Amino acid sequence: PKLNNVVTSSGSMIVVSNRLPFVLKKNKDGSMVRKSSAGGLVTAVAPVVVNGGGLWVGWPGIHLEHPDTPIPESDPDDITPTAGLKSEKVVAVRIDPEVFDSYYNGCCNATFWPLFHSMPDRATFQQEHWQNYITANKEFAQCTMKALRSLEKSSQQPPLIWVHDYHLMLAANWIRQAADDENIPCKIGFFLHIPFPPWDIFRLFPWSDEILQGMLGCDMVGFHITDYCLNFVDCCQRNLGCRVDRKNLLVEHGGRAVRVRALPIGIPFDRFVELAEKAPVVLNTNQKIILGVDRLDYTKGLVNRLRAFEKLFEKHPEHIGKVSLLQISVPSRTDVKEYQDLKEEMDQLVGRINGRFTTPNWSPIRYIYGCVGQDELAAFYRDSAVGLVTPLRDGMNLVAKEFVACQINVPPGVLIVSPFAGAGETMHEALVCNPYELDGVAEVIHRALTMPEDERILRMNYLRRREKIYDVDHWTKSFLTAMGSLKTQEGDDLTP
Ligand code: ADQ
Repeated sequence: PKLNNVVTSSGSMIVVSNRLPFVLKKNKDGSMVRKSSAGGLVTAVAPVVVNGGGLWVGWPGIHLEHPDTPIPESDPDDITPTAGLKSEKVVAVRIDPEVFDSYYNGCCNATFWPLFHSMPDRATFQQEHWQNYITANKEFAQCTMKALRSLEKSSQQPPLIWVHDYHLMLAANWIRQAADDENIPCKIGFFLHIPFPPWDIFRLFPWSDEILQGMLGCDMVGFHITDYCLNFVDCCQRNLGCRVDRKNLLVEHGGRAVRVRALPIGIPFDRFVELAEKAPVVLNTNQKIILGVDRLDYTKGLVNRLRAFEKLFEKHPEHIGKVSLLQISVPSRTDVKEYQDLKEEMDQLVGRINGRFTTPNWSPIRYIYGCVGQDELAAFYRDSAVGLVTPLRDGMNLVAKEFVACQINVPPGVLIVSPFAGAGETMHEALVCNPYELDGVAEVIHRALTMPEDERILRMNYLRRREKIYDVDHWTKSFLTAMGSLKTQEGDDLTP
């Protein structure tokens, strides 16, 4: 890469996330191997960690029996940026399996996930899960201190600790206290990948004050969009009585001013374009494809999407036989009952709708329950007429962005997005539909299917231009800038 494309932090970066950027798998002989993740976030952040001599703290995907179990180096064939992360730069968090289950499946995924997506009726509130969340966060904080102590003291800028997501909302405060006690300078930033809910929802959590105090241990707290920032500032004021500055997004706490910033995440745009350019054609192009790609999660609005699609044929039968919905759903959190129930509901609904409309040569829904490879995914994104992104609530939604990146055919397709996703806030030229109103969704799909070519071109050009500029590297840079830790280089332009 060109020098001005390399994102560099001025101090070493320690990333703290629930999962490490790879998982450990045990071979039959008991030895372990690393399998790197290739997601956009990991790909963007890993080089910053590696180049600056930083570390990554996280859970390795399996329960390690001994504290000094050696972490294997990456496979020699591994060419992902994570491969550059040497095992000595990894702190694998060990948590008792029962505590981990209660922290992760209980507090994170059965409480915070639904609550923060403004679905309190789906949330369970159990003191035991909360206690285990505290235990797990303390363990992450201790491992982060271990990482911090291992960095060589230098006269450079202080190390930068970047804590990720709703799994670790308490860790920052303990890290700050321990670092203060040991006189180790550091800066701490946090990024929440899911929405931050309004105060009236947030306060349903019985221990909500502690969450805010945990997050306020940071120097800067980042969210995808301004609405989430304002919700957070509001909660700090109303729950804790903090003095706040809504205009400049500041919260006063413990004699410090904590900065709150909207940092909308992007995707590795150029990588998706390249994938789309290379991927072979896999779809039968006689029919128009409407594409849905999601983790199988109730926040993604999949049931409503299928019902709205059924309405399309009722209202506009001219599409029967000509249009199919390709829905790809990755299995997710299969240990949690809500997710098992959703799987069953989807299976039944797909069966019912297909039973109702299928003809000998055509069926309305093609449903893949599984993960597809990046090449195939890029081909689906490229060759679909409509990208249908209709979550009931979503922090950002990367699928909407990946879809537009891959729309390299002329004329292009149309993106439909829910206003309740962060992406709906920023992708202004997409068609917007309210996923709760099924007739409206059906009409918007009809409008997308019948949109004139010149309008499609115009909308897609604007959408693609924005995502190309505000890609995931831009996001990493804006985080570093917000922390005052971006090492600027000649030719670097942060204001595109
Ligand atoms: P998620 O809820 O996981 O992320 P999203 O942003 O859409 O949602 O990211 C999903 C990723 O998984 C995409 O990169 C997509 O390509 C991939 N994916 C989905 N289905 C797939 C399939 N069947 N096969 C292969 N890959 C598949 C959380 C928040 C979001 C926020 C992100 C990033 O919930 O709101 O945008 O973090 O901050």
